[in-house]
Amino acid sequence: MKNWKEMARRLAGGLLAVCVAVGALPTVSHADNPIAQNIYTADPAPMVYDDTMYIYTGHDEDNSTWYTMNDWRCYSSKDMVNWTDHGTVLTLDDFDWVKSDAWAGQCIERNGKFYFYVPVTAKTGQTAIGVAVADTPIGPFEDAIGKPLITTKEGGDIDPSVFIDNDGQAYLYWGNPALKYVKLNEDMVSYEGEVVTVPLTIEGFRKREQEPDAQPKRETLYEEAPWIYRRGDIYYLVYAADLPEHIAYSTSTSPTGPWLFGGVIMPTQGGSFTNHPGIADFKGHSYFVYHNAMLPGGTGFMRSVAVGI
Ligand code: FUB
Repeated sequence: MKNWKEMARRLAGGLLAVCVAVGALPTVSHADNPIAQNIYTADPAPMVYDDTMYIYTGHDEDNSTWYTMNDWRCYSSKDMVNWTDHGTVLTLDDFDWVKSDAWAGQCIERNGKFYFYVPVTAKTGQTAIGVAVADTPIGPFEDAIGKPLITTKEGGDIDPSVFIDNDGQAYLYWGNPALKYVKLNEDMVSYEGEVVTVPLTIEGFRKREQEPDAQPKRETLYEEAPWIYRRGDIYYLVYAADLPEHIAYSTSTSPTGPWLFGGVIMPTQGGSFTNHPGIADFKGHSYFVYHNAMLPGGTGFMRSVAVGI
């Protein structure tokens, strides 16, 4: 994780993407950052399965002046250098009850099924988290339950992230400006107990310095995009912090906290007002994925997914 800058430099030094496939075949690209160079991508979520790194992303539409996003994409690699573009694997249209906003999702495997958790705006106008399921990492995905898995009266139900602990308990975290979680059932499409709101303490998330009239008010650095990563007995909660966003982390000896602020992993990325972290161990390295605005024409609403180590 510490050497992500070095890896980003190494990857960025590569050739431009070379397309070697045509028609419906996946496109194979030689790596550099960003990993997709023909479209704008954002909100990466890595998943390791069957000796392969998959990175799921959102897709910023060309000429966006807001987070105009309609589908989710998938890229895979066996060596973190050569990437296969699997194209769109899930869209807003796959959910009957959804209106817009294909924002930051995450896919995870359990018992040979692939569960893709996505935040959207429902036809009711409320933010909600849906879950799609497939038999392969690249789909076809279908709505698993035909309704939101999560939608709360307070709203802010975005940026779902799923973590399965060593004891098999799965947790779904999400939220902006509140950080929430539930314990998922073994079926991964329902949950037990109440939605828990994580106390955003100063010790856990550090006090936010902000302009007195800044809106919305946040007491601590936590903004959105939680990601849980476990190494040994330590749980790392990595998240987008402050505005414009940098990536920070907090630690705990439990997946449910209490959390202790750890520090900054990545400073604000130039042209992108947001960022979105994901971490996965693959072939002896820990990879850190994020987004910036490094493609030509890139802005805070036309972002690009990159990988570091
Ligand atoms: O991409 C839309 C939103 O911007 C995501 O949900 C946030 O994490 C931020 O990246």
